[in-house]
Formats: sequence, C-alpha cells, structure tokens
Amino acid sequence: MAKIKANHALIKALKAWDIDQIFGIPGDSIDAVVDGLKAAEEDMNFYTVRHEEVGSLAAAAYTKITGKIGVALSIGGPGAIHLLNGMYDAKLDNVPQLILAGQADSDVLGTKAFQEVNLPKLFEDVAVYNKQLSDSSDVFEIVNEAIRTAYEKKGVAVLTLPNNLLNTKIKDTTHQMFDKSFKEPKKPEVSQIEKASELLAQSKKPVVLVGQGVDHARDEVKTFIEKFKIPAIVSLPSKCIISDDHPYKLGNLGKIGTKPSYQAMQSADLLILAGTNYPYVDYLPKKDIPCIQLDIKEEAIGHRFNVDAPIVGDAKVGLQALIEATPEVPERDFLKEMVNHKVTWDKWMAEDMKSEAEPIRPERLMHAINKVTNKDTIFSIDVGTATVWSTRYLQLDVTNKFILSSWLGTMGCGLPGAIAAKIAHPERQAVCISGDGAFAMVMQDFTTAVEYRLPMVIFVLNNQELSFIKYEQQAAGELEYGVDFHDLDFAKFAENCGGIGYTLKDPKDIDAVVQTAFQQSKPTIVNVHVDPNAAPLPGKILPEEAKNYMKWMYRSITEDKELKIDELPPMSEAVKRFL
Ligand SMILES: Cc1ncc(C[n+]2csc(CCOP(=O)(O)OP(=O)(O)O)c2C)c(N)n1
Ligand SMILES: [Mg+2]
Repeated sequence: MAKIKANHALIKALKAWDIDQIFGIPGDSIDAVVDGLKAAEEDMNFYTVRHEEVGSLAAAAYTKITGKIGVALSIGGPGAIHLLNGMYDAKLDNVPQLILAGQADSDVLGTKAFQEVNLPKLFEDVAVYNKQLSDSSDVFEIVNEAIRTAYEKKGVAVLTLPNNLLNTKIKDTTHQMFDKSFKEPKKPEVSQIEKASELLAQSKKPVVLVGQGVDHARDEVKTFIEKFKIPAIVSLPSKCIISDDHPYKLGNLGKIGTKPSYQAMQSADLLILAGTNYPYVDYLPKKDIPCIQLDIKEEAIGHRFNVDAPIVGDAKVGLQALIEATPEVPERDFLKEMVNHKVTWDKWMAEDMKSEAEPIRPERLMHAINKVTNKDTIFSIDVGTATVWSTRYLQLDVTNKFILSSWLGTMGCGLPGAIAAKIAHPERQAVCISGDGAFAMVMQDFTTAVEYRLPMVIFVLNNQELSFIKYEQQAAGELEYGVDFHDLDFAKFAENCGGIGYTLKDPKDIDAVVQTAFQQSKPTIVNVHVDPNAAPLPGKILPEEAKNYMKWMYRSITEDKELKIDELPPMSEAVKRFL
C-alpha cells in the first residue's frame, strides 16, 4: 500500500470535512501539523494570531456565524492552556470546535519533558472528544471521529498530538470513503403535540421565550407567534431570530432585558420555552403556570421550570406540528396589552437615543451605528455594558448576525468575533462593540486584523472603568472597589498597528465620525469617550435590587464619605423601571 506522512493524512481528513480556516500560533510541539498546513496552503488558510485565546475564540465565533466547525491549534503546554477560554466558549454555546494541540514527543512523554502538561486531563471537562494520538497510523480515522463527534454533540473535540508521531510515514488509507451523514434528529411524538396544542388552545395569556434551539426555524417562529397572537421574548444570543421591528417582539429578559418582557412573564398564564434552557430562573414566571417546552435534548426538559407538555425533538418540526394542530387565534387582549407596554418602552428607548448629552451617551452611539449599518452587517459584541447597549438599542433584522459569548460571558470575545466575521464573509460589514476593559484583554490581535487586511469597525466604549462591575457592586449594596483604570489612547494604538483610529468626545461629531469610520478600507478603531455614569439599568428593577441601591448610597456616604449621587440614574428613570 502507498505511504503518506501522518501530518499530510491529518490535513486530508480536515479537507474531507470542508475545513479551510484554522487559527493559531505555530511552535515546537505543533510544528509537524503546521508543516502539513504549509504544504496545503493553496486551499487551507492558516491565520497566525497573537494569543491562542483569540484563536479559539475566533474559531468559536466562526462557527456561530457559518455553522461550520471552527478549528484552532497551538503548541502543548502554555499555548494549549491559553486556548481554554475559547474552548469553554464553544462548549457553553453548544458550538462544534476542533482543537489540535501539540504535545511533547511520545518517547519522552511522562518524563517531565519540556512543556509537558497532561493535556487529556486538562481538557477532560471541556471536551466531548478527547484523545491523545498514540499510533500515527490511526490519524486519518481519529480526525474523522473527532470532527463527527464535535458536530454530533455540538461541542469541543480535542486531538493531542505528540509531534514526532506526525513526522512518520504511515499506510495511506485516506482514499477510503467514510460516512459524513448525521443521524436525523428525533421527531416529536403525536401525543406530545396534542397535549401542548390543548394547553395552547386553552390559554388566554401565553408568552414564548425563544432560544438558539429554534435558530433554524425562524419562519416557523414567526408563523407561530402571528397565528396564535403570542408576545415573544428572546434569549441573549437569539436577537436575530425575530426581527427587532416585529411588533410582537418584547425584547430580552433579565438584567439586560426590557420591562415589557418582565411584565409579560409575570402576567402570563402559559409559558412556552422554544429551544432555550434560559438560566436566570428569577425572571421566569413566579407563579406555577403550565409550560410547554420544545427541546431536542431530553435532559433540558423541566430543567428550569415545571413542564406540563414536553415536545422532545427537532423544535422546527415541533413548531410546525403545533401550528398545524391548533386553531388560529384571531385576536388576543393580552397581546394588545403587552404590545402597548412595548410601544411605551420603545418611546423611552427612542428618547435615550436622541440624547446629545456630554459626555457621549452609549445609547446615542448605538443610534449612529444603526444609521450606517445594514441588514447584512455582522455584529460581534463584547461582555460589559456594551452587551446591554447593543442588545437594547441596535435595530437588527433576521438577516443580520449578532454574536457574543452568551453563556461563558468572557470579556475579550468581541475582536476575535469580528476577525472571524470578516474571514467568513469578506463582503459584509463587521462591527465590534467592546468596553475598554474587554478590548484591552485581546487588543494585541488588532494587528492580526491589520495583517490579514480585514477591514472592520471597532467601537471601544472608553469609560476608564469596569462599568458593568461598578453597577453590579452598587446593585449588591457593596462599595465600588477595584474598578477604575487610566485612559488608553485606542486611536493612537490603532494607528501604531497600521490601522486607522478616531477619537470621539464631542456629541456633535458622532454621526460624522461613525460614518467616516465605515468608509475605511483598513481595520478601524473608534475610541469613544462615553459617559461613565451611563447606568445599564435592568429593564425592571427588582425590589431586592432597589433595597441594595439604597444600602450602597448609605454606605457610600457613611463609609466612603462621598455622595456618589451623579452615578445614579435620574429619579424619573429609576422610578419608571421600578414600578
Ligand atoms: C474574562 C472575564 N473576566 C472578568 C469578567 C467579569 N466582568 C464582566 S463585565 C466586566 C467589566 C467590563 O468592563 P469594560 O470592558 O470596560 O466594559 P464596561 O462595563 O466598562 O462598559 C467584568 C470585569 C468576565 N466576564 N470575563
Ligand atoms: Mg469600561
């Protein structure tokens, strides 16, 4: 039988799965893989990043955007450790990912060799597939198995690869056919649909919470809410499942959510959980109302809320069946009431977006961004107050992409997401919105965007503090501590890296600067000096939170000897959100 080098067999397996983008940093224990990539450079793009974490975060974001598995590689030891954050991001957001981790040569493994870390053990918790290669002749089969498992289990597959094993010659089995088809998802049972349909038909006040499990069923979601006149709430990553201008969409739930969403949840008589395992149970109905839950994972049923009518299987099929089985509802008072609340909420939001106050209000910036982006733009949003402003004030369509680190919530996800966006769709606008703290965690990789000519616009919300945490401390009745840092000139930084930088301080310049930034053909940073006292108030202030704000004020005066009244939102704003 013909022979092939093991590293080339590995690359052939990647190609067989249509993989053509890899992020990472080369080095000693992964050199054999990188050598294989060099030989395949015509149809395999390798992006050298400046920090492995950016590589794995970009790989996760690439999958969130395209549905295709994202791949990152690194040396073993320190590089592999750096990868962990992006791996957990993929795990928590149910995203397939392949990690190729280098390892000390097999003949010295276990001897405390240089950079030897027990990688199978390190990755045990994060991976759905976790193998260290021990026989190079298996490499083609193992890569196939890893990728198949990652797709099937929507998680992270790790191959730990002792470098010497990939430099050997093995029998060439790479021409062999292998099965790339996946099991059809389970179809919901008829009895489950009947039960759910009965509950739906009886309900006067249904509300639906929409999650990622119905991302592939956007038409069905729309038909479902329109046929049965149901107000709809979305989970954080599901903003684009229903377009923001749909009148029945009430927005998000929880701390980043809207008041009408909270009101709908608390006054509903039926909860429909559509493809979501929403974790913030405090915001789910406090009353024990009936619940229909559609989910592909049986273990998700009843996880957060008592479920009367489970629909287990592909939620798209489940929704179609429910739509067919249940008579149309011509109109519904509950919907009208909730839509009215939403109209009021939207008026408040519109007022916020008009503010010409100085320092610049983040809401006003979002308004400017809305004006210059389009239905195609991909938004990569970081963790911090940027998450709140973007979720509330960006007006998006089902055709936009809105990606974030939803359930790991790692700071620093914004820039890697925008890099992945521009690689996946060079023709679309890529926008990153980050806080100054979050951007500083990954800013070295702005040079990656410059290097690979990935034009994007990055808005850094410069408030010289960890604002989100400041408000978290206040809402917990704690004194502010450890949340301030000094100003960094992100515009100068951009220029130093070979990109373009703007500083935005005067509210009068907002529209002009934002517009100019989008006309650039190089990666661009807009360093926006935003109001540090722009409070990302929850859609609804819970009594406990109100009590804690009072406690924080009292402690600020008595213990810090400082009245931080200017950090509080205007009284009218606070009262509106509280009542
Ligand atoms: C890696 C990581 N570290 C810490 C946190 C906790 N955290 C959440 S938001 C935040 C502050 C973000 O600050 P910044 O990026 O400046 O945005 P701002 O809230 O000031 O707008 C912190 C520290 C996190 N989510 N991820
Ligand atoms: Mg900040």
